[in-house]
Formats: sequence, structure tokens, C-alpha cells
Amino acid sequence: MMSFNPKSKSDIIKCVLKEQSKEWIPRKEVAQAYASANFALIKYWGKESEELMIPKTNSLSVSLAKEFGTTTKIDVNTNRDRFILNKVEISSESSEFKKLFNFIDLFRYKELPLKIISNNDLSTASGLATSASGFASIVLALNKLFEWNLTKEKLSILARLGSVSASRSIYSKGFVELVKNNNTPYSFSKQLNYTWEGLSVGILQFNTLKKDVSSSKGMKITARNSILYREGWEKQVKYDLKNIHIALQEQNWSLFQDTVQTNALAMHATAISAGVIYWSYDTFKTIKEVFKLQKKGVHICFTEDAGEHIKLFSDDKKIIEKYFPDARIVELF
Ligand code: 2P0
Repeated sequence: MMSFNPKSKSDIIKCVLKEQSKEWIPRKEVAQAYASANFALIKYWGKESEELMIPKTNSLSVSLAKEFGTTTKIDVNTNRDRFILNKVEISSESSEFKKLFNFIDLFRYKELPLKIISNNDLSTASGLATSASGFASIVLALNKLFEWNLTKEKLSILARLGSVSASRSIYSKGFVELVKNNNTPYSFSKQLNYTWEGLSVGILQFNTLKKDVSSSKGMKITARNSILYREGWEKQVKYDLKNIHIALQEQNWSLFQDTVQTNALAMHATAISAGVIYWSYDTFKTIKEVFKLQKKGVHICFTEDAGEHIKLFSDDKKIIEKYFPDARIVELF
């Protein structure tokens, strides 16, 4: 797999699919798959290669249990490309449609129109990881449609080409690490063996609006304009990754809390220094509340992605229920 140097996404796909790519003929009329959303404990923030969708660093996430993700059905019974998202037909002029079918085009002959029907359990494009579960469910459905029978690792490489964080959503539960795989275009995700009985996440969704700056754009602006990012981000991730592995191995709450929060705040510090601000008043207020609880020794911490919403973690879901009754709670193990 390492013998040549791909220049494009198609090159990577040819290499991953090898034999299968010789005849991309659907083996079924309809294929359906589910992928769960994932929340990053150690963030992916910035690309080394835009063209090959190679992340700047490793990242590490936890996948959400069933019912917090995306189900995608691919149907060959159609005479034109169609994309139906959450029961709404998406215009072929929209950026979502173009992003999706540019990705699908990598895997098919032009004369194969497809109807893609996706349903998200979480709000779309507002920082709740739906692009991850969306692209992962598409790759899992394509795997069924074409009967590729690929390993999860290979599927994680293909999903990455749609959206980098989708690579991690190929695994529907537990902790997952996206390994950058230095000097190769084959960044892939792998399942980590840690478990943590009781660990839960509480989702505080402050609104359902589409965010002003997409994560792809936000990270690009950050990489271009933030010296903090260019000088510090890789070092920060290296340090945080080491600590999160120890925290998960030992189920060490205090190290988990400090590492998860530091990494999220560092990501936002780089973004803010480039003028990319995802925070709202609710974000700020909630973080201050969490800090107050932590001072009293309560086991609760937060993370925030490219959106204003807060994700709370605790090793006891009752703590989230008690202090944040509005949170949508998911038990992770
Ligand atoms: C993450 N985020 O690790 C980070 C933290 C947002 C902040 O992955 O350009 O939608 O399609 O690769 O995957 C969101 O970025 O961006 C994301 P593209 P993606 O979860």
C-alpha cells in the first residue's frame, strides 16, 4: 500500500480498492448503513493536504451509541442524482449537494445516477458532528452497494476523503484514534481498546442554526492567520494525546478532565487568534458554570467543537442530569 505516491483522492481510492475498482457495478439496488456521530477529545484542527484530506495531527474521539448518528440509504432506482436530507430534497445547486456528489463521483461511472437519502439524529452543520456520521454512513453504504467487503481500517481511509472526522465515525462505539501516518497519504482510524463504564456525554445544543463559518473554512483561516496555531498546535496535540491515553488507560478522571478541556480551549484559542469565534454567550456561561462545579470537586468537564454548543462529560450520568437538566444524555459504554 505504500509503494506509490498518490497525487489525488482517486489515486488513494484505486490503491485502497485495488481489485474491486476494476468493476464498480452495484451488486444491489438499495444499500443502507448507519454510522454514529463522534465527539473529539483531542481535536483534528487543520489539514496538511487539502487535496488528499490529510490531517495535520492525530485526533482521538469517542463514538456515540446507536440513535445519535446518520442513516444513509443509497438507491440506484433513479434517473438523476438526488439528495434527500432529513426528508428535504436538497437543491443540486447547493454546496451540500455538490460536496456529496463530488465525493460520490470518486466511486462511480458518471452514467450511474443515485438517490441518497440521509437522516440525522442530531442537527446538521451546527457543530454536532453530523458531517462525520454522514460521510461515514455513505462509505459504509457504498461498501454494501458494491460489495467491496473492505476492512474498517480501509473504510476509514475512504471516509476521510469525504470529511476527515468521518474517518473516526466508521467505528460505531468506544474510543477511536485517527492516526496521521506520517509521510503517507494513508491516515486511517483505529479502534482503541479502552472502555469506561459510566462515562456519559451530555449535549447542550443552544440552537439549530447553521454556523457562520464551517469547520473546514475555520481551520483553514486559522492555519493561515494564527501564529499560535503554526507554532503551537502540533506540540499541544502531542502533549494532550499522551495524557489522554494515560487518562483512558487508568480511568483517571482528573487527567481526563484537564486534558479534554485544555485541548478544546487550545483549539479555540488558535481559532480566536485568527478571528474565528464559534463561542456564544451560552457557551461562555456554561463553561463558567462547569468551572465552578469543578472547584467543588464535581466530576464534570466540557468540550466544544466548531460550533457554539457544549458537550459535557461525566463518569456518572446523574451528575449531568442534576446540574444540566436540559442536556441530551448519551451513555457511552
Ligand atoms: C474534530 N472538528 O476533531 C474537529 C474539532 C471540528 C472541531 O472534525 O474539512 O467536518 O470536512 O475535514 O471533518 C470538523 O471538521 O472538516 C471537525 P473537513 P470536518 O471533530
